[in-house]
Amino acid sequence: MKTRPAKNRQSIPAPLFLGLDSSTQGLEATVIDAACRIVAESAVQFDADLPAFKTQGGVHRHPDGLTVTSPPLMWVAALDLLLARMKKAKMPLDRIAAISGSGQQHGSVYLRPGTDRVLKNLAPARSLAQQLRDVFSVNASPIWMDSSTTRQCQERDAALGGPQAVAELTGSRSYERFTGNQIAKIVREHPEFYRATERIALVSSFMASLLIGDYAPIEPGDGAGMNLMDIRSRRWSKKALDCTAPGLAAKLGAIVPSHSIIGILNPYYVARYGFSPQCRVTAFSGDNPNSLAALGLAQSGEVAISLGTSDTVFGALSEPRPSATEGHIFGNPINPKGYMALVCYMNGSLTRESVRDSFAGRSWKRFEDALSATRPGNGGKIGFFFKEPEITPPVRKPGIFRFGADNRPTDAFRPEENIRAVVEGQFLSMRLHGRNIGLVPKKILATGGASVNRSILRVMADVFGVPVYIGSQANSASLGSAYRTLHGWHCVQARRFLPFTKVIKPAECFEKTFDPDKTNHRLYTALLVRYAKLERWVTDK
Ligand code: ADP
Ligand code: XUL
Repeated sequence: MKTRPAKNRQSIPAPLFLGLDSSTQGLEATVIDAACRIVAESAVQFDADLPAFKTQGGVHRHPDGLTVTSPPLMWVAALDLLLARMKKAKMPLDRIAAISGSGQQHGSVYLRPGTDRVLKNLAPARSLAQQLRDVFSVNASPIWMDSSTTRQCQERDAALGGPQAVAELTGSRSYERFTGNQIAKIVREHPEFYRATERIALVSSFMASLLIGDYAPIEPGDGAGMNLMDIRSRRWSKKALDCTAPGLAAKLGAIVPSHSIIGILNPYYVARYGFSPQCRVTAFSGDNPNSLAALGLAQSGEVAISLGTSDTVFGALSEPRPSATEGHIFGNPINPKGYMALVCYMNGSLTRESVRDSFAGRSWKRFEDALSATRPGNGGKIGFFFKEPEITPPVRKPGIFRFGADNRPTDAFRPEENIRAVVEGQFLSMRLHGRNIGLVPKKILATGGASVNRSILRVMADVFGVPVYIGSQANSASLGSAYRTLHGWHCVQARRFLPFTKVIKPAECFEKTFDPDKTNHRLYTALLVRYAKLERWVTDK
């Protein structure tokens, strides 16, 4: 647990803004001031801090190997624990003017009739968990790691005209973890649970409900992760609802713009923790949309590449370009008319590490030297390093595939050629698949653990042909939530919508690190044609 109190409290101007992040493994809080400076942080880890729920990594994996759930009461208990810690650390909770938050995407919470009354009448003397233990009609909430709904995906695809039609309608083809398919599975396997449900919430809107003491609406950033929302109108799609479950519209509630103030903080938190009775709550969104908000990506062409455990490419889009083969389109949480696209890779840092370990003596320094010792384009050699099954493009069976300049398979790359091949291959893939879903960067913000490696960023700039920026700011969903609630607060003060980037000026700035080399970029553009053909060959195998 890390809880650090605000520093130099006298010098920090009121008011403050709180962003929460209910993620897979824990609940995190970031408090900022009106100048976007972080003044306090706190966190709860589910496994260590709430052992009674017996989770591993915050989840329960079921014996079928496909079903993954979390106990929703754990998320409730975590909120009390986090706020109690913040109060004990003497954080100035009374100065918090507005709260927003983030939830792991796709996960769902099933609430019995009358839960809204229980939420409205919370008694400050008793814990949330004591008062809410009986409100769940499903005690094991399906989460994003669940892949048990293949049958429902196929059935819903068939009803809606196939994967591309589902992607066109909802922003993504049917994915097992997406909420609509999870709801359809509950209806099929436990119709009595579904009948006993008055409201279905996402993790994000559920956490918001706890704060406002009422059912909270869903917004288009997280709502797009359900395969139920029309991505263009940002309303529930009647045909997507109809082929999922009877009477679903009434159980889902409304979809509101992401910057909407959805309520005033419930008196429970005023009495128990000392919050202000005027504290407002802004709609909660998903963790990926909130990470986009943390980086302020509001306009088309603003793209972030996160080189973390897995690699993700995400960015703002003005027009959705949904694809049945790669990526997702979500509503952009900081631009009510805009969209965001996200492409996710399983083979990210761990795959680069494994190539480093095999060919650069486990040293990043030698990895960098190898990149310097080889020429951009690798003499025409191209490699595919699927150490793990891949999400983009879908590859079930791990394997390594190497090709010479003549497109013939080969096993014989020199050690340094393997290193160049893994890095170039990853960025060529991001350029190819990002473009397929409309992500064509004008500049790239590089984040995540591997963004410290300048030789990797050099290749990134040349492959995409745009400048690459780096910054020390974490790619954090709780910070993005705090920015969003500060934005919502400004809109209320101004009594109109203000562009996010006009009022949110992140304290940490990104610095330009590389401009692309035009000759190298032309070379990569030519290589991409061969890369795409070889990728088709590898994935058809
Ligand atoms: P997470 O997605 O779990 O938050 P991080 O963003 O912290 O992960 O990234 C962790 C990864 O960063 C490690 O797996 C490691 O491979 C990578 N990394 C750390 N230092 C370097 C470096 N100098 N060069 C390339 N990759 C690095
Ligand atoms: C996104 C996804 C994950 C979860 C993790 O589609 O499934 O990134 O949001 O929290």
